[in-house]
Amino acid sequence: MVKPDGVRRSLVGLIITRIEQKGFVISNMRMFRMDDVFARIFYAEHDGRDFFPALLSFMTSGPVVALQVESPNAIALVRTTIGATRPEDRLPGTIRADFSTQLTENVVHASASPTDAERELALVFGDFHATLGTVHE
Ligand code: FUP
Repeated sequence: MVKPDGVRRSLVGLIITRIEQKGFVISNMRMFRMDDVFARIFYAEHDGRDFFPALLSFMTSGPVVALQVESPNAIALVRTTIGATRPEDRLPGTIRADFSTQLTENVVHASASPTDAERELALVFGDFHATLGTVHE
């Protein structure tokens, strides 16, 4: 998923190109804006953490572009491609390392496990309310 900062910075094309160049097959794609309810459900595992309000505020700040990508071992490979959560752990050449110095505004999201992927794909590509909104406030 390209997060709101990635959309605002016009990085969608670059990120999709990297995904395609690597050889992942994109099998579904959707641009939408999370509302507060959606973001709370999407990131429910972090509910109660001190950074949760800032995370919600960021994730609802503009549209995201969600991709369903397929490959053998896709979850581990996409995680490797996007880079680590902590800025100081990101390896050069990963998307987060190359496009962000920030912990929260880190340009991309990827599912962390098959269970997460199933849940997130159902949320993103299901009938859950999703509107586009504006890219720049
Ligand atoms: P990741 O799976 O790499 O996106 O990382 P997490 O699920 O641990 O965190 C979800 C999002 O919360 C990350 F994209 C960054 C953000 N975050 C913070 O803003 N502060 C923190 O202390 C930890 C994570």
